[in-house]
Amino acid sequence: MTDTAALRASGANTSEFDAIIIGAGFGGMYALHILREQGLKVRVYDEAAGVGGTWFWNRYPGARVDYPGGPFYCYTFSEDLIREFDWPDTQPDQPTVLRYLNFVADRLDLRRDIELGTRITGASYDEAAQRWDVATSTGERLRAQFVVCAVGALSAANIPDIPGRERFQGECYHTGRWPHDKTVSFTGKRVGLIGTGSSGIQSTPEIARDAAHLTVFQRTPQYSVPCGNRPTDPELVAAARANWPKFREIMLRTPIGSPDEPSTLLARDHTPEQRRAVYEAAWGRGGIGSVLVGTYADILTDKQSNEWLAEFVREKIAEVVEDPETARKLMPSYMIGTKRQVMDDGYYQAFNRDNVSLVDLREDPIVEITERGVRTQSGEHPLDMLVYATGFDAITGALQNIDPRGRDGVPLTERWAQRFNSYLGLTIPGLPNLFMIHGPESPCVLYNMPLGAEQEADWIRDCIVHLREHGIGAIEPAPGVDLAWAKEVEDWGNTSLYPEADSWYMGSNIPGKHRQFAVHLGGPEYFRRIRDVAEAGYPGFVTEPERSRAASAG
Ligand code: NA7
Repeated sequence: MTDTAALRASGANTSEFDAIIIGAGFGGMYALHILREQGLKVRVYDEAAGVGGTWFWNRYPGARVDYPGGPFYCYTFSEDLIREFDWPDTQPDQPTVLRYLNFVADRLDLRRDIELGTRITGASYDEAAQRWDVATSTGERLRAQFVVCAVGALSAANIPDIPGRERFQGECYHTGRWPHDKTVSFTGKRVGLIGTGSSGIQSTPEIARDAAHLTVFQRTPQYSVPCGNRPTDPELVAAARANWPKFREIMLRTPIGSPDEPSTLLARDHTPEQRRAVYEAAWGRGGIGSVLVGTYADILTDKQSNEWLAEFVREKIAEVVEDPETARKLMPSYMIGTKRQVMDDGYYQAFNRDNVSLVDLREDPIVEITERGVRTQSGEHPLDMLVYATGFDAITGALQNIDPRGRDGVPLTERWAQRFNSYLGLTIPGLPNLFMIHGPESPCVLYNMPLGAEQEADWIRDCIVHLREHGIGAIEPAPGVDLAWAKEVEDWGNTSLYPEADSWYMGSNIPGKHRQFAVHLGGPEYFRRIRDVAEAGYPGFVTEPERSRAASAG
């Protein structure tokens, strides 16, 4: 029996809502605000003890916004919010982003409709009543016409199934589930860090500073660029506050929702000397935007352009890392930017410290985790603490963990067994009245996520208002539209080099996950596309008339 069926059978009291929102991060909080403005009865549920979603959990040392930064990685819909919060840095750290989200929760009076410490454990669609039955970890029974899944694209932590994993007797953490109830101290400890994505690379210098010894276990070397964090420019902030609609308009127009106009130069049109000057200037400024977006327009579309930049970064690594053998192990070879681009503040420099060592897992793989440390083929590395910086079952994992059952009781994991299908990246065939923010086949992780969440939530609100105004009780994608949408997403993807890489964009980091580039690369084109669908009266969807509002009392 499913959680929801068991609850129904138990006769537990039911709380009725128009909409239930899962997740109290950027997307869920905004969705609450705008759905409430429509007079809907809405409640947000989140497992965490505080608001913030991804920014609640990812409080590992060194966590920062990668791109774009303050004051442009925030809600953009309200000039008041823009004016009232000061971003100290261009790449805000996690405590600042979390402070901001708490400020917004108070400022918009969101907390009274947010239930924290409550995980959604299941959801099933009652076709007759046109309602979702939702179960929680606290045993509550909920019922709502609409479910908005704002569960986070980077929230289902991936802890790899390494033999002996549960035997380790020391302290053990995942960067994406960093504890809030205690301060983790590295002082005097032998720390092992598995994983060299953003989380591993950002935390390496921080851990190295205090630990007796840090051993970094690296499976794939990365190209990391200097993060270029600096105090926010007061003149820029003043200009943004004075002309916010103009700044917002630029953000809505650029490919990834940033205020920076992307480069239009092609690397081939420059001489090697010109290219070096462009790369050096970007490297000096720092930041992912500068290096990947601000240099040449064809880095993610032209292999030669990509290789020129990659070679430049490899030279930088060789310049910084003193030990040639360590430098060799740190040299990446994949196409730069096709895995999530990483930025750092002293990552490569950390390997010049006496208390930091690197294990290249391609040459010396992990055999097992023991009570006392990590055993690789060459021997045991004794550890007091093990940090998993091993990422997430990205984009799809969190929703699959809830595994909502739509029409005919079919669970989502079954529907997604072959591919992660959606329509518009916002809805899923067979799951009426269920919407996603940052779902698969939306721009999600390759777009300014707060700005993307706003536009997706606006679409969801407009759709719900449309349904209510037209006496429609249920909406879902028409048969086959998901295939046409998949083709559209694939066509966009094939204009880039992303599909050629092994990355979490492709699902390659999770054993058994199918390979699919589940990100829509259209940026502003995507948002125009979904708005067009709304304005045209929702072609591609099938609807049912509202049976009875009273049914929700059933
Ligand atoms: P990422 O980018 O997925 O990085 C995870 C790292 O962990 C990456 O280096 C992986 O190597 C490594 N990994 C994963 N599984 C294993 C196993 N089994 N053994 C060894 N190493 C492993 O996650 P992050 O948390 O760093 O970053 C995610 C996003 O969060 C980031 O974009 C920021 O926006 C914040 P691989 O490259 O797969 O070989």
